[in-house]
Amino acid sequence: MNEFFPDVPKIVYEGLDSENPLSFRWYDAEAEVEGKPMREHLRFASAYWHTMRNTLADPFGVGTAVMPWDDGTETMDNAIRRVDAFFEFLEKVGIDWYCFHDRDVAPAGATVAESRANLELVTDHLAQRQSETGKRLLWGTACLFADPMYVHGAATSPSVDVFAHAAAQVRAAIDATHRLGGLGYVFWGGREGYDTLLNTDMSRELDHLASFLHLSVQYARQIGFEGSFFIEPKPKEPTTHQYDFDAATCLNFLRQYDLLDDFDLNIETNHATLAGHSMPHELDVAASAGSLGSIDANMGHPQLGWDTDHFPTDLYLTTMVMRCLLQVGGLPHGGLNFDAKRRRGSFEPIDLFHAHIAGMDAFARGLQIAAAIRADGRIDEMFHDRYRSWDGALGKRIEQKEISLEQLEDHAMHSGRPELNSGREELIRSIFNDLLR
Ligand code: XUL
Ligand code: CO
Repeated sequence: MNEFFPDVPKIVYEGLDSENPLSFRWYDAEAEVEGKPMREHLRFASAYWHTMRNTLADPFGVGTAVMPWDDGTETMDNAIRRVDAFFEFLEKVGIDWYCFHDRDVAPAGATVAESRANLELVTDHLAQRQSETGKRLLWGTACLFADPMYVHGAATSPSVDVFAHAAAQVRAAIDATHRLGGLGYVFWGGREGYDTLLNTDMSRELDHLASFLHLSVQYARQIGFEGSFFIEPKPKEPTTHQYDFDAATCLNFLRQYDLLDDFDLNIETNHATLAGHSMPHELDVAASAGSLGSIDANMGHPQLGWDTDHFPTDLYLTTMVMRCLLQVGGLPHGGLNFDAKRRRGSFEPIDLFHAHIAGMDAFARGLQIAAAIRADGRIDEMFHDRYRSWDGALGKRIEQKEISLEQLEDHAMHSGRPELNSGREELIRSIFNDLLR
């Protein structure tokens, strides 16, 4: 396929000495790190909504993206052509996976049935392209936030008919995801939240959201979908109070409604920072609960308080993410989905390649640095040393819940004032920096 990006060759690894901007300097797909190829550690995915559908419009101006393959219409012809352009892009940039919303790939119809038929037709085409290229679907989802019908929410709408329409949309999107062999299915609750409690019954809306998720899982299992379900936490934008605020909030919701067995979390960097957390914090919260499912790889901007979806190029960030993934042994049903968009000024088609190359190289480098930190061992040793006192008899008894409060008092009375060690944070950061090369 060489139709839509005629000037772009297949991007390959050329190493740091290369001056070719259309090459990888760090991402060497087959190179092994800790005994596994980079391709598998990183499992990159491209987000259809950004790569194919984002015109780079912002609240102050129209789209700037040059997309010669797209005639701007909501026709099926255009939808099919976009798929072809997308698969040529995936082939050339060397990304094995992708993610999409139903409405990214197929236009909504005038009726529920027409929307379903449109999606089914495009799904056929996606399936064909997948089998020709070996590309795979990481996850699918339904866009339950763009249609004005969802102005007050989808699963949490005060209108029961809107709830039913959202259910119809999710059913069709699950069918498409299943047909395409998707590893997962995501729920990002774009409009599931509220702006004022003066008109919102939060507890009733949360019950409805839980019912919606139960119904969706029930249906998916019934048709034989064995993939994972993910909730994607996000604190604000579009609503003031999003029900999926952060990882801890989502876990509490899943636990309360007995959904924890069926759902993991899809953690996104820019959502973590909007919640006032860091990406490593959110990853750790999810991982500690055994619920880290997948990652939306992007980053925000420290001076901007909204969801800017920058491509992830910060090496501290990518190193910390990859350190977490190495610690948990990878994501069996997840990957690194570039939920990221080019800046409005990067409007040429070639910028799609530069942007993904930048993200892929940054993650490949993060992987190498994370592996170097682990091989070096000093940071991990200090980490474990910090808890050494817990490895003794007393610590074991507490951790195994074989002690009473009175026994602890007795210990405290006889052990004198505890001696503490330094946390050595600055030394640790300095070692980290030394290994960042
Ligand atoms: C929105 C966002 C979504 C989800 C999928 O901020 O991240 O694109 O990833 O609906
Ligand atoms: Co996302």
